[in-house]
Amino acid sequence: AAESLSDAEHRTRTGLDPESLRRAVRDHLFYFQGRHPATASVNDCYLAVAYAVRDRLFQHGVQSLDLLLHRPDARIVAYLSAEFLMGPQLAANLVNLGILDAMREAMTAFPHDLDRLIDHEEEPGLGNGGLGRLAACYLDSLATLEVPAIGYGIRYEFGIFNQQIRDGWQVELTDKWLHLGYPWEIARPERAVEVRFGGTTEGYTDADGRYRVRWNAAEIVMGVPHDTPILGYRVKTCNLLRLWRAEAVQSFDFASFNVGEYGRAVEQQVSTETISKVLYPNDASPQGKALRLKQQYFFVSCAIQDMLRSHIRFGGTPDTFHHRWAAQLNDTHPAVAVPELMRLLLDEHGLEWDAAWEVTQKTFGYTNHTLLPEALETWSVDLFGALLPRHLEIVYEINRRLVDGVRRVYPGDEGRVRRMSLIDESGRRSIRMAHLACAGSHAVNGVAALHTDLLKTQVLADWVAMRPDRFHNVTNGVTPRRFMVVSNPGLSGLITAAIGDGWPSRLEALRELERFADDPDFRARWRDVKRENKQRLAAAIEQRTGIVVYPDSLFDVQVKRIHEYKRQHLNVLHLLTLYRRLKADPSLDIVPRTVVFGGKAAPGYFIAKLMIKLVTAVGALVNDDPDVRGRLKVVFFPNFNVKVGQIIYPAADLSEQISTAGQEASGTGNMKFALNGAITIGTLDGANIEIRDEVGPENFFLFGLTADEVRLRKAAGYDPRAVYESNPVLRGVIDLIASGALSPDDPSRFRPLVDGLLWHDPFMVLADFQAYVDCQAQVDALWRDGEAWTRASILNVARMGKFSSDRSIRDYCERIWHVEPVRA
Ligand code: F58
Repeated sequence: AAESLSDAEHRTRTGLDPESLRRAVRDHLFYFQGRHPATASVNDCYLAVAYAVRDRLFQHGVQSLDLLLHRPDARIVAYLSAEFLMGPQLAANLVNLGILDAMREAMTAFPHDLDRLIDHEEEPGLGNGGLGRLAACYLDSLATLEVPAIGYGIRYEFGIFNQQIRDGWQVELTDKWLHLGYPWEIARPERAVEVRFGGTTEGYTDADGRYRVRWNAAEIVMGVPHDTPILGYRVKTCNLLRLWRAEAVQSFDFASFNVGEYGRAVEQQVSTETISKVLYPNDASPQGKALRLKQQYFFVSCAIQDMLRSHIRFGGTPDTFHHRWAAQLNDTHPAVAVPELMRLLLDEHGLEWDAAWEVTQKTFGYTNHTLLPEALETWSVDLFGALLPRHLEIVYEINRRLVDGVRRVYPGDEGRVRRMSLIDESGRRSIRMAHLACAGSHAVNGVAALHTDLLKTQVLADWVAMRPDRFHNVTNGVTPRRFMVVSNPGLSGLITAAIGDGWPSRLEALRELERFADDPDFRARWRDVKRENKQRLAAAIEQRTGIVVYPDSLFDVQVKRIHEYKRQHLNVLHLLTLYRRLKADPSLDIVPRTVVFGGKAAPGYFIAKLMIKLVTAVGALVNDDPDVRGRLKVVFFPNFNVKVGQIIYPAADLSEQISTAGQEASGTGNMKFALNGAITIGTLDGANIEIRDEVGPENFFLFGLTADEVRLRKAAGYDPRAVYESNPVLRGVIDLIASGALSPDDPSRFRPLVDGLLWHDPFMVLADFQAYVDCQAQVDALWRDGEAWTRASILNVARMGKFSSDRSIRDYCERIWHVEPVRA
């Protein structure tokens, strides 16, 4: 009875044909939800379908794990990330399993059809933006490439806030993603681990007469893993996302409870469990709060302990840890993994420093995602030492050896010692987490060619000088399964009809579309698909904002976090330029445009929130103006997230990628748009540069200063005021905003934005204004030639193969992790 299921039993339990699926859904509905089909709610049906799909994922998953048991030599990737922005799971899993149509058919026997259920699903918003979504794309590609991998992170009870727009302003609402039940995960309380905080350390001599250190912690927290299966596309490999939830070791302090102080008894539990309560909603500057450091150490310690435990269970020894595990640090948020692995190897497993350090460096790789100085994490030494006294000692020892090394190579160069030190001694002493990550890793990479160059020549130049061979570029990518197959079935069907169905897992095959770029019939079908997608978006816009937009207009879209460096305000200045032209001459023949914005602002980022209000104010001014006659529509689509993105990317004609050159490390939205046939208007920033190289300069609208020009212009003393004075068009729009016409109830509302631009303009909005407006005129010209536009759109898709996350993951596997697929 204890034997595992036979193949035949597996087939009846997890068959993939419509009849087996229908039976499985009916069973789950009845035995899990206690419902008959006739009375089942949408959520009942959704959960039943999700469980039926999960069974089929675990069937693969169990096989993958069994396989690893028998292959103790296989190296496993551990992707350590404070964020995983997974998006809705149902449709993506059905696509990867290859049973979307079979399930659609199965569901005809139930009161709610499959598309209704897909629409009903809420996503776990366990990330802020690009960095968290990249981690999710990489998990999809790792499984698809059959590379054994685990994503380790935090199971936040509350993810990124939900955004509402009230009276044009952003309002934040709590994200209760668990409230209707989350069917994709399975809790594994029996695999919980203990994580300690605070207290003191003491030295002692062990039985062999060796000096050792003991950490007498003040607080113990349990980490309980929750596993979500990650199935690859049309393969048998099923990996894991393992997220940790913080739980009190002992729920009640019985001493307090017994004397009737119930409140005091649960206090400790409440405080412990806040560790995994909520995701910090900042997308650029990390918050230096104790709770955030606790979150970081919490999940990292859980992960490293879990990895060590499994390594040893499968017969490994501490000194061969790196043979089994390749761990990637997704930015510096998990960088405390470096001293944590050292601590475990030294204090718990008795390794000597040099041996432990070799294992550590060979285990870790570090990916940097930003050059913004305010985003480079530091932790005050006092805070770090109070929470992690043993780790601070280890950091000091790493630093002592590092500094010795620098002095050996560069005798007398104390400036260099100060710059490279793990400890920033200027002002209040703090630990530079990027330096700790570099020190503890055998490989460091940027996320696009330009970004890596800037890292190497600026932020990490001293490190490159010491260890040039450790630096790499791995340009980001996105998964074509979610961002094409799942979200754009129309385009995917058209592509498959033309070139066959191999492209989702071999994206370079899209090249074969080039021969259809001049085929009038194919172009017409291409336009039909785009039009359908635009109709779908238009309906969603009307439903969520009440604004009516026209699918025949040019859909000009900017969706991403709201940030000054991403320059949503540059887009607004262009909008107002168009508006003023129409007001001056209402009979002007202009290209009708629908300009869509979407994205969340960090709750404490005043200017970003003001930018949202500005967009909605421009919409209020423009959308119903009789002189405009519907030729310009401005929409702020609320609550941009993965699910909303899946409606928006397929419907875009023009993709706005207009960050100040040198600021956007890579961008990944730029890739999602181009893969769905949008043409990019953009600066030479991040991966835009590589996208333009691939699709061809004639199929990309380029404008603006280069990163070098930005630097030189700033060095020469940039004066935005002079730009304003010398450009009457720019003056017109700035004056319009400053006049209060957009905010009659509070005429000075946008003053901070205007003053910021006129007196500081750190992101060179005014410097790039005219080039942007001129470039938009070229966009109009191409749009007026519908055939030429379609051709450029087809060629964009045909030449985007490089930007599959499968290519990125292959790069990591070959150049950084040295891991190989394990075929199921
Ligand atoms: C983003 N970073 C980059 N950080 O801005 C973007 O260019 C890049 O394409 C993407 O990473 C993937 O490499 C990003 O999203 C965050 O959200 C952090 C969250 C935690 C606080 C610090 C920023």
